[in-house]
Amino acid sequence: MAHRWKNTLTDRDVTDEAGWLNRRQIIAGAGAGIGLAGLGQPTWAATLEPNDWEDITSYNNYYEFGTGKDDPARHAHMLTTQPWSVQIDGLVDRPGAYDFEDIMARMTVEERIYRFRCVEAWAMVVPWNGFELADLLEMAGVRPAARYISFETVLRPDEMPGTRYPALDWPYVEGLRMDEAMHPLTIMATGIYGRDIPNQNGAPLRLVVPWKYGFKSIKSVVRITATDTQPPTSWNKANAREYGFYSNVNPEVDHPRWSQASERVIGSGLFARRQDTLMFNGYIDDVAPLYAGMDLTKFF
Ligand SMILES: Nc1nc2c(c(=O)[nH]1)N[C@H]1C(S)=C(S)[C@@H](COP(=O)(O)O)O[C@H]1N2
Ligand SMILES: [Mo]
Repeated sequence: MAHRWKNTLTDRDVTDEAGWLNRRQIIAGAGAGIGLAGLGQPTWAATLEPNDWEDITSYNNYYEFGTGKDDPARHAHMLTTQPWSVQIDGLVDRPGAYDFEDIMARMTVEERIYRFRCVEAWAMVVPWNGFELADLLEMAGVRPAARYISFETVLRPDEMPGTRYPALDWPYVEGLRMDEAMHPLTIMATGIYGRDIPNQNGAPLRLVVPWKYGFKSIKSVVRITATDTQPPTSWNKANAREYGFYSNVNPEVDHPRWSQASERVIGSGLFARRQDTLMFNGYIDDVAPLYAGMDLTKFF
């Protein structure tokens, strides 16, 4: 199938893997501005002992495994990701349960590397493997009447201890407008740093939308629905004042409780420096046309 996205970022731009794994500790420990280096010249390799690479604990947001930052890394191994299928339904010509292995057989995932900037208080460049969501939607034959795509995460209380508490309204749900869903930058990621996505990062497949804040990137997707109405999203349901449907990275629209005008750069030294947040996370040329004429302070 078509591979429309051409990487503009190179391997040299990619955040060092240890920096990526340790990102939330770096944020927590950041403060003093020492050890600065340019992006693309990570100093992590020099500052970490080889053994530390194995000891690294990943800090994640995956509330189904608990709201503590290390809960997902501690509990996500309980999630069974094989076999896996994705129910694709709603306004599509070929609804049904799509087996993950069958999907993978049709997409040349190994060849598809997407080096994306990603941001949520920290800024990184992460190499994903995956395929464009548009390819999956084409497989199912999305009908012209469909205007939105909604997504749902697996809900298995036996394997997901966090779902025994109402931290969010389960299952986790997300949504995109159709033109966002069909955009070549919108991918379903199945790998990261050249290997399968770890469970705590949303195995076996999760959405990645690099011009939006992290919570749009719904993990461990089991259902994709084409619909004609704007679907509910978990964080908007939880707090509509703070989290809108669009959630585009936008330095001009602050979160009610904090500024979103700058972010910390991971991989640029032991204590991350700050840089200005880029409109649409730097993908302005790619996605600004999608929002032409929209008041982004209203549609945040
Ligand atoms: N199902 C599900 N998906 C989710 C979340 C979650 O709690 N549950 N957290 C979101 C949030 S808030 C962020 S910042 C990203 C974090 O992804 P990462 O752990 O791979 O960095 O996942 C998003 N996807
Ligand atoms: Mo988040």
